[in-house]
This record gives sequence, C-alpha cells and structure tokens, in this order.
Amino acid sequence: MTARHALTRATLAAAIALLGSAAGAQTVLKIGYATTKESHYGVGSAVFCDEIAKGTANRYSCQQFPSSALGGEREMIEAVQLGTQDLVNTSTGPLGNFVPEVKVFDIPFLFRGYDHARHTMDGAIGQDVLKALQKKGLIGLAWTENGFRHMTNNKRPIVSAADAAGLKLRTMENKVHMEGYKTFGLLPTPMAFPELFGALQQGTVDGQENPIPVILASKFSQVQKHLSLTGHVYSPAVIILSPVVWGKLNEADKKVFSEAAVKAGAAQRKKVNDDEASGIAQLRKDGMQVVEKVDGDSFRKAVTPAYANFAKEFGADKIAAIQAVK
Ligand code: EAX
Repeated sequence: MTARHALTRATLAAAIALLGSAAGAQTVLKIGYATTKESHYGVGSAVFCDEIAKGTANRYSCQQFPSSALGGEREMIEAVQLGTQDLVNTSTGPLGNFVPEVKVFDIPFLFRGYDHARHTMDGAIGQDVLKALQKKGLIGLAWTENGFRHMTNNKRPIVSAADAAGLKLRTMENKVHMEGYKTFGLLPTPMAFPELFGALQQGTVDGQENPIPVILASKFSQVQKHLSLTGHVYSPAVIILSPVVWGKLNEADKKVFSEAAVKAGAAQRKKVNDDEASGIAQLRKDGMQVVEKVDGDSFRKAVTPAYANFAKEFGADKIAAIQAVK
C-alpha cells in the first residue's frame, strides 16, 4: 500500500466514524452477571464498560444487568451464543457444557493458590482455552475471576472430609465438580444460581459452595450457619462477547474490547483479593461460624482416586502441565 493510499484509507475511516457518531450510531450492549453491581463481577464489568466507551468515543457503551436479571449463567451463555444477549461476565461453572476444554480447570485441588491459578489462566494454557471458545460461537475476551470456592452449610462445622460426608450440597451444573465432590462423601445437587438462596432458605439443600465474594454479595449468611475455608476448587470467570457483535467490530475496536476485558479481569481479581481479606470478619459479624483451619489433606486424599478418571478425560500430561506452572 502506498503512503497516499494509506492516508486515504485512514481519512475515509475517520470520516465514516464521524458520520457514525454524527448520526448518533451508538450501540448499547447488554452485559449480564450473577451477583450484585457492588460485587466482584460488578466491579469488573464496570471497568470493561468504561473502557469500551472511552476507547470507541462512546460508539459503544453498556447497560448492566446484575443479580441474574437476565437469568442463570447457563442461560446467559446460551443467549450470548445466539446473539440475543451481547455480553456475559460468568463463572466457568456451566461453560464446560459448551466448551469441553474449559473443564480441566474445574478439577478440585488442581491449583495451589491464587498466584498459581492466575498464572495458569494468563499463560499459554489458559490463553489457548480462551481461544477454544471461538469454535463454539463464543468470543472469550479475557479471563476474569470468581475465586476459590468454600463450603457453607446448616448442619455442622466442616473440618475434614468426614464432616462433609452425607451433606446435600448444591453445586453448579458442572460434572467435574460433582464427580470430585462425591469423593468427599457429599451428595451433589446441581442447581442454577438464581434458585440457590431460596433452596437454602427452604432447606431443600443443606449447603452450597462459593467464593467469599459471592457469599458476601448474596448474603448467604442470612440462610447459612457454617462456613469452612475449604478452598477446594478454583472458580475462573470470563467475559464472553457475542460473535454477532464481534463480527461488526473493526480491528481497532476489537483491540479496545480485548484490552478492556483484560483490565476488567485485573479489577475483578483485586476485588476478590479485597473480599478475601475483609470478608471472613464480616461474615462472622453477620453470624456465621467459620472454620479457618480445615484439614485440607483429608479432602485431597479423598479426591486422589478421581484423578485417574480426570487423567483419562483430560490427559495426564495436561494436568501435569497445569500443576507445573509456577
Ligand atoms: O458466578 O453458580 C455459582 O455458584 C457461581 O459461583 C455464581 O453464579 C457466580
């Protein structure tokens, strides 16, 4: 391309953009998530929305739908795939049903802690899986975060796996979790998140498991007595864009959207850190009895036999590669 051509093209693009904004060509994208606007999902989504508005001179902005207003996470992912919803900031809980590559991250006790999990998601392994969403008609813009999951229940304090045994526990619609939790002796009951508070209130299930930010934002302290810091599995989250919207973006806009999602992920992780730091005290204040010193080895020992199946499903080499991330 000659310099003159490049210039003409740039001028043309600017003219079209100007024409667009002059004509008020503003696109308001719907973004949904499970928890409140003040929660980690809300914090991350707000950053994403600010960044795309800034980066596209307000040609794109968002309308936020917190607190599962657009439905459960599985429903929202489906809607984004169909293009009837533009964006979702969702946990990977139900995502493995759409994109099997995601499921490996749902193995209990796979990650040693936040650094390990975040390095894995940000590194080659995590980024490859993010790209795999495209094959299923989902645009994974960036990993955000839900956090390490802890158990709550109304029956007894859980210190070791023996205490967990026999409890009816709501799980996400996630086969890997369910298989893992069965090894703890739990009775996993899959249920969409919007039904969970009521189910806990009515005693349909004894307990549930979620990261501290979700337990706080959803006020589970009102319906659950015991919290145990089991940290038994990492719960990644991701901002997914509809391929319908993605197809309309020019290259510069695509870059703006992708970078906005990365910034959203950083802000969401920071909120998870903050909630982890201050949340336990808050939940105690709200009346929960908290077991901080959990016998993690009893859970790890229980789940070890299931790793043979996980290796068959995902490849022992894949699991080892994740474990080897520093
Ligand atoms: O993503 O369903 C769940 O328990 C999730 O952790 C929650 O919807 C937040």
